Formats: sequence, C-alpha cells, structure tokens
Amino acid sequence: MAAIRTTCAYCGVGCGIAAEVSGGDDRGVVITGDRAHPANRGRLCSKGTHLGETVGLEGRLLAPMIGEREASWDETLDLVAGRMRECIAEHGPDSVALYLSGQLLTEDYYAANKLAKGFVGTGNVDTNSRLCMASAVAAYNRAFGEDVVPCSYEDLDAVDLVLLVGSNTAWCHPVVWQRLEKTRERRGTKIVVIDPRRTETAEQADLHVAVAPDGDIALFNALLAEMRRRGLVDEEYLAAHVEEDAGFWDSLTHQPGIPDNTFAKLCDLVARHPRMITLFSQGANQSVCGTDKGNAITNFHLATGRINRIGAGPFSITGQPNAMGGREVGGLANMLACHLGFSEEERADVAAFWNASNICAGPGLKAVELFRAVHEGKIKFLWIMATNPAVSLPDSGFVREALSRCPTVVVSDIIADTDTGRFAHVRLPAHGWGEKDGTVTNSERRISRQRALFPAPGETRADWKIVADVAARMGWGDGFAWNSAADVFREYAQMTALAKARGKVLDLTAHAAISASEYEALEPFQWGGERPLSRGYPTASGKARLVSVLPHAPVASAEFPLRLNTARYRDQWHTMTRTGLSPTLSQHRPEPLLEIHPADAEALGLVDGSLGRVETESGAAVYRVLVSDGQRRGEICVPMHWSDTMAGQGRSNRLRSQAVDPVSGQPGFKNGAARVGPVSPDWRAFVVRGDVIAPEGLLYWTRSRVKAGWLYELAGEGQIDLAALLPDGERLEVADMVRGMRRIAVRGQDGSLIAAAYLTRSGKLPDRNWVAGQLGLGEASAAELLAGRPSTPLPDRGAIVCVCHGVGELDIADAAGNGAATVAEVGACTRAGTNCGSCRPAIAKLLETFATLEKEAAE
Ligand SMILES: Nc1nc2c(c(=O)[nH]1)N[C@H]1C(S)=C(S)[C@@H](COP(=O)(O)OP(=O)(O)OC[C@H]3O[C@@H](n4cnc5c(=O)[nH]c(N)nc54)[C@H](O)[C@@H]3O)O[C@H]1N2
Ligand SMILES: Nc1nc2c(c(=O)[nH]1)N[C@H]1C(S)=C(S)[C@@H](COP(=O)(O)OP(=O)(O)OC[C@H]3O[C@@H](n4cnc5c(=O)[nH]c(N)nc54)[C@H](O)[C@@H]3O)O[C@H]1N2
Ligand code: SF4
Ligand SMILES: [Mo]
Repeated sequence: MAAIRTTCAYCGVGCGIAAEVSGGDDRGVVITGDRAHPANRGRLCSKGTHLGETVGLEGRLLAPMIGEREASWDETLDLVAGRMRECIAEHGPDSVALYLSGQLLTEDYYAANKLAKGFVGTGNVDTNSRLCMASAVAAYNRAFGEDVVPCSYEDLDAVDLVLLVGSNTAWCHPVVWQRLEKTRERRGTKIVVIDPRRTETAEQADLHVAVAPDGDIALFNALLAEMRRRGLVDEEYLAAHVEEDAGFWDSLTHQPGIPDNTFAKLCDLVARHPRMITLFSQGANQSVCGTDKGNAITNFHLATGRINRIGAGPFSITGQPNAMGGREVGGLANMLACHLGFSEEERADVAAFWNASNICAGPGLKAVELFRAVHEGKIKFLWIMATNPAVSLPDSGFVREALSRCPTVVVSDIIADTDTGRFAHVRLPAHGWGEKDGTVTNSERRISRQRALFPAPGETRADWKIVADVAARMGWGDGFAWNSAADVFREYAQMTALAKARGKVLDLTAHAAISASEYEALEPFQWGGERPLSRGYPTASGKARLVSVLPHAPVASAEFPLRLNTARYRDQWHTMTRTGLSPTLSQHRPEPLLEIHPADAEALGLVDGSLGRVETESGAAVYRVLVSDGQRRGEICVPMHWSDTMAGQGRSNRLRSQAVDPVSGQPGFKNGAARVGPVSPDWRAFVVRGDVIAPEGLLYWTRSRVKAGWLYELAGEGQIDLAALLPDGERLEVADMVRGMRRIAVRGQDGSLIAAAYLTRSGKLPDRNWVAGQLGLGEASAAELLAGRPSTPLPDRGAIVCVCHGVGELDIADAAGNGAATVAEVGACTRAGTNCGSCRPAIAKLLETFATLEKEAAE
C-alpha cells in the first residue's frame, strides 16, 4: 500500500512522516520518517516513531457532550451559539473569549481567529503559545519589526558554533539534535549548552555553562562587551543595517555571573567562530524577563553581524507542531492576522477582506490576564480548543477556580476525560492527528501538510469545521462557507496580500489560487525563504534595532529558599493525554521526579527514591525524589507533565505563580521560590489492573501505561483497604502482619491475571516490570504471582534505556564489559540506539560513567 505523507503530531521540528495504514477497524499503522521531507530527511525521534501507539480510540471523545449527556451536533451547536449570542447581547463582545493552541492546524486557527476578531468583535482570543514563545515573538518584533525567524535548518548543517540557551534539545527537539550531531561529526562544530541543569544535552556539549536562573541577560551583555573589547563588533554591518537605543553600549556593564575560566572559554569559542547560531527555547522564553533575554541574544547577533549569513543567527525554536502557524494567522491576542496590528488602516483592511460585521477595536487579553478576567466574572463564555489549561497554565488552582465560576465553558478536545474537560459544560469531539487534514508551520517557517490516515471516528469533526458550524448558527455563515481545509488555506494565502502590501515578509500570495488537487499534493515549502531578513528589515527605516536590556534579579525569600525550575521529559508530551497512552513511551520516566542536588537532599532528609513535597506560595505537590548532581545547589526541578487524571499530587502548576513578562505576557515557568520537605508514608504499594481508577485520600499516587493496562504507585498513612482497589475475580492472597506485607492477585474465569496489588510497610516491593507483564496472561502460577517473580529468575536488565528495542542499563553494562566503547559499538551488540536514536545521549552518558568507575577502580 502506498504510504501517506504527513507531519508528526508533536514538536515544532515538524518532521515528515510516511504512514502505511494496515487497513481494517484496528487503525493499525506503520510509521516511518519521510526521507523526502527537508525537516528530518527520514529521521524520527522516540515520540514520532511510536505515534502508532496513540492513534487508537482508547479514551477518545467521540460524540458531543452536554454535561455528562451525549447529544446531537444540532442540539449542541444550537446551545453553544445560543449561549454566545446571549452573552454578547447582555454583556458585550468582550465577555466572550477563545483560548487556542499550537496543536491546532493553521486552518483551525484561522477560522477561530476570524470568528472572534472579525465577527464576535473581541480581541480576546489567545493561545497556549503565550506560555511558549510569546517572548521570542516580542523580541523579534522589537529587533526586526516583524515576527520572523531569521534562520533555517540548513544553517544547522553549516554552523561552527551553536549556543543552546535554555534548550534541552536532545529531549525536546531530538531530530534537530541529531542533525547537529551530524554537523559536528562532519565539521567539528562546537556545542555550548547554557542551562542551570546539566541535562543530557549538556552532557554531550563541548561546554556546559551552568548559568544561574535568569542569568542569561547578564551573560550575553558581558559576552557582547568582551567581543567589543576584542574588536569583533561588525561596525560596517551596524552602520548599514542597525539602529540602537540611546546609551546602548554604555548599558553593557555587567559581570557575566559565571566562573571566570568558563567565561574565558566561552569568549574564546565565540571569538573564533563567526558562523554561530544561538538556538533558544523555554529557558529563555519562560521567564519574567524572557523578552529581554531574547533581545540580549538578537543584540549579540546584530552587533557581530552574525545574522542573515549561512550558518549564523538567533534561532528561536518553536515547541508545538503549529506554534508558528498560529503566529501567522493571529492566534495571539496582540496581533490581528497575517502579522497585522490594530491601527485604523490595518483594521479597516482586515474588515474589508473578511467582509466582517464587527471587527474588534484592539488587542485582547493575554492568557494569564484572560483567565484572571474569567475569575473576576468579566468573561462569561470561554471556548477552549486543543489545550489543557487546568494543567498547563501557572497557578492552576486559581485557573480551576476561574473555570468553575465561568457560566459557559466549551472544550473542543479529542480525549473524553481531561482535567480541563471536567470543568466543561459542553465538550466538542474533534478530529485527532490521524484524522486531521490541513497545514502546520514548523520552526523554520516551513509549511507542511498533515493528511488524514483514517476515517473520522464517531461524530468527530475538524476543529475549523466546528468553528464554521457555530459561526453559521450565529448568522455569519457567509464568512465561513468553506467546504474543505483547502478553501480555508486559500483564503489565508490570499489574505497575506495585506501583509505583503505593507512590506512584511509573511507572503503566501503565490498560493492564493491553489486548487483542491494542488493543496492535496502540496509539498513542504518555507515562507520567507532560507534567510528572510537578508533583503532588509521590515521596519520603517529598514533597519534592525539594538535594544538595551538589563539583568533581572529574583528576590530572595527566607521562607522559600530554593529556586524551582520546571521542565520536560524525553518521551512525554505536555499533559500526557496522548503519550501517556503509550506503554513504550511510558517506560522512560514512569513517575514525576523531584531532581535535587545531593547536598540539598541530605540537608533536607531526602533520599533517592523517597517522596518529597514541594511548597510555594501558590500550592504544594509531591514527587519521587531523584538525587542528582546535575542540579545546582539551591535549585530543584520538577516535570510539567502530570495532571490530576494521571497522579494525585504531581501537577506542577499548583506551584507556579501568575508572574509574567511585562512585554510578552509569558509566564515565568522556570524560576520561582520554593521549599521542600520529606514525605514519610506508613506504607507503599503498587497495583496493576486493566482499567483506570482514581484513588483518594493518599499521600501520593501516579499511574503509568503498561502493555495490558496501568501500573499504579501508591503511598499513604494509616490503614489502607488494598482489596478495595481491585476488581472482582478469583483472589489469591498472602499477608505477613509482622512485616506489614500484603499481596493480592486477582484472576479471571479463564485464569488470566486481571489485577494485582503489593503492599509493604517497611520492606521491598517486587519487580513491577515482571508483574505488569503478567497482566492479561495466564502463565504464572499462584505462587509466582504472590512472590511477584518467576520461579526461574529472569536476568535483571536494569532500567530500560532504549525503548524501541527494550534494552536496559545492565545490558549496556554487559556490552561495555565486553569491550563496547562507543554508542555505535553498544548498538552493534545490543541494538540499543539503532532505531530512533533518542536514547543515544543516555547511552553515551552511561559509557562515560562506566569508564569513570573503571578508572577509579584501577587507581
Ligand atoms: N519530549 C518532549 N518534547 C517536546 C515537548 C514535550 O512536552 N516533550 N514540548 C514541545 C514544546 S511545546 C516546547 S515549548 C519545547 C520546549 O523545549 P525546551 O525549551 O528544550 O524544554 P524545557 O525542558 O521546558 O526547558 C529547557 C531548559 O531550560 C532550562 N532553564 C531553566 N531556567 C533557565 C534559565 O534561566 N536560563 C537558561 N539558559 N536555561 C534555563 C531548564 O533547566 C531546561 O533544561 O519542547 C517541545 N518538544
Ligand atoms: N510548569 C510549566 N508549565 C508549562 C510549561 C512548562 O515548561 N512548565 N510549558 C508551557 C508550554 S511551552 C506549552 S506549549 C503548554 C502546553 O500545554 P497544553 O497545551 O495544555 O498541553 P497538551 O497536553 O498538549 O494539551 C493539548 C490538549 O488538546 C487535545 N488535543 C490534541 N490534539 C487535538 C486536536 O487536534 N484538536 C483538539 N480540539 N484537541 C486536541 C489533547 O487531548 C489535550 O487535551 O504548557 C505550558 N505549561
Ligand atoms: S523531533 Fe520527534 S516529536 Fe519532533 S517532529 Fe520530529 S519525530 Fe515528531
Ligand atoms: Mo510549548
């Protein structure tokens, strides 16, 4: 069967996929990388490779829901349009808000933005990109006059020095990382990681600069001052192409904030390599000074002329698959559409183009403000699409209060039970990745098609179509009379003529007459070309700008002495509504970890593998402790991923405050004040069963996906009714009151294991992997099930490193013991790292650890 060429569902690298659908109702699909796609040339990371495990219908929202009742589309759309109409009539257009997502297609985004800004007449349409790259957008706007990423992936093939600022590239943009590794092999490219944590990316770098949280502005200012001292400022470029804020050069007086020898090494690398890219991500953007960080970076590149040349430039890498598409079509509340602002003429042009009855007067509220307005009762109708703000917005306790107060909450999602969906009055079933049809734009401004692989299940509809259906019921059908995604795309491409006429770079007018069949066959293409700013800057003067930026120092707090960072895991995506369903991806980090320096852990009485509670002014959360010298002293890190549907206490945005960057409105997710203490449960247990439960009254629980069901980790105080956590069936049981041990296995009529629970008050629990592997099988004896291990012990493979081939740490240790010294040699013996390659940095790190241990043993 011919493969369908589409684009990955996950990150902003925007990898092309060739999908071979195996047919039938089981939605089987074989996923491989599309060799013809310029973003990845056939490569895929672990998340892309295992997309097939998350396209099933498990947990899907398949019909419109009014409360807990399934309803017809007709009834539901009437209700949504009716509530919206009442709201506008009684409280005005600004009582309505839409909250969108970089996981919508450009066509969806375009439709939603048009509805709000053109017809409802409110600017209150914002997106989760506010949490993601709003600061980079603001910095680009200040420096270049337009939101234009000046680099391309091709530059990564020709670069000599890469500074990765606040980017765990090996985990979050793995295919870009693999591309950099290839360039390094070919040209000896140097890689510097600027990140307070020693991440797997930092482990593989030539230099790791463990900057203090938010120390980036001081560092870049000092770096630029030093380059000026060395005569490396490009005076010619500055004179021809750049304006500067008054006093700009005098403002660069800061200490770099890192050890002298590290700074010296950094300066030497930077001085020697003019082909330099600064790739920046959330460690830069998600900060209360994120816009200034972005400009510290653009300043450096402008001043040294390291921009608009092959292998050089300040490269903000996008997170979500279509974060960039949203930026194009007005997903952000402070832009209209097609990079236009809210001036009288721009509004008039847009109103004329849309034939819009009620063009909005000006910018709307940005995400955090927007939810504050919901909380205050100013917004009474909120429509959330393709995002899970009850988990992902900061201060999520407050966000939940806001949602529960809002008279109408509409949620368009693909999953039935999400944390946000629990607050919805109406839930609308959308097409998921395997059914969607449209376009996305990746980090390098490349537009690619997402193509449907399966027929749409149940009553699901395209997100743009749902918007158009509501608009029609509002009486605005003429503006939304599209029959296909191609129709929407064509209208958007035509609309970019408004941007073009104003000298903007965004210009898709070459596609203004695209036919349905041309759209079907559309090949990936980049707007703006490879170096879009090389023809001049889209400002009034045609010049870019050096913006004076000053370091920002967080206020120390005696009550909350630690700095709290939040980050991502290699194999989980955001709030886990999709990757959390994959048994393969769930092996890498099945529980949310509190990473803490050994000295801090000791001082606080925390040991590796125990539980720790983090508290801030906003709330508290509980994690499994991971003692790690990759953390700086006084700083801790927790993951952003766990929601209330996946864990009892692991939702990290309970901890985050509403503090935002004053220019971009982006929250400071990476740096807050916290304290930590041990949690000492009376008992610990784990349960495996086929279905989902939500235990109550515990100190801690989490669930993670295993092949035939779920593995639950539990801990609590006092008594626990273990049997109550298990389904009915034939029960086998042992207990040892003295040791505080209890074990129960439940078998079905056919003798297969349907659930099991293992509890201890002081001892060890059996091997989860073996027990979870028995779910649904009838092979193990009663004695084996109660022992929690097979009578002939299997070799212990240690924690799984390579999820594609199921290779564990101890397998790799064996290979190393047998002489494998490189990642490639380990791959040749064990197959680890030979498929998607996402685990290669982890293998490299293990090899280094083994080598050090061996050296120490020899000494
Ligand atoms: N596996 C996986 N990949 C993803 C995603 C996912 O959920 N999972 N999400 C996608 C999305 S939407 C996004 S936005 C990207 C995010 O991609 P990244 O930005 O790479 O991811 P994060 O782990 O959020 O943060 C990156 C690093 O910033 C560091 N940092 C914290 N504070 C500072 C600071 O003050 N200065 C500096 N220099 N660094 C700091 C953190 O320690 C962390 O290691 O990933 C995308 N890719
Ligand atoms: N503490 C902390 N918080 C963070 C971050 C951090 O680093 N630290 N990072 C922030 C960043 S950068 C981001 S991007 C956000 C991400 O945060 P969210 O956007 O809230 O996370 P997702 O889990 O991706 O939510 C997507 C939702 O849309 C649904 N969905 C998937 N596909 C579709 C579709 O095609 N149509 C519809 N209608 N629904 C769909 C999914 O089931 C899911 O419920 O989190 C932010 N929050
Ligand atoms: S790097 Fe991985 S997650 Fe990102 S687009 Fe490529 S395959 Fe998908
Ligand atoms: Mo993001």
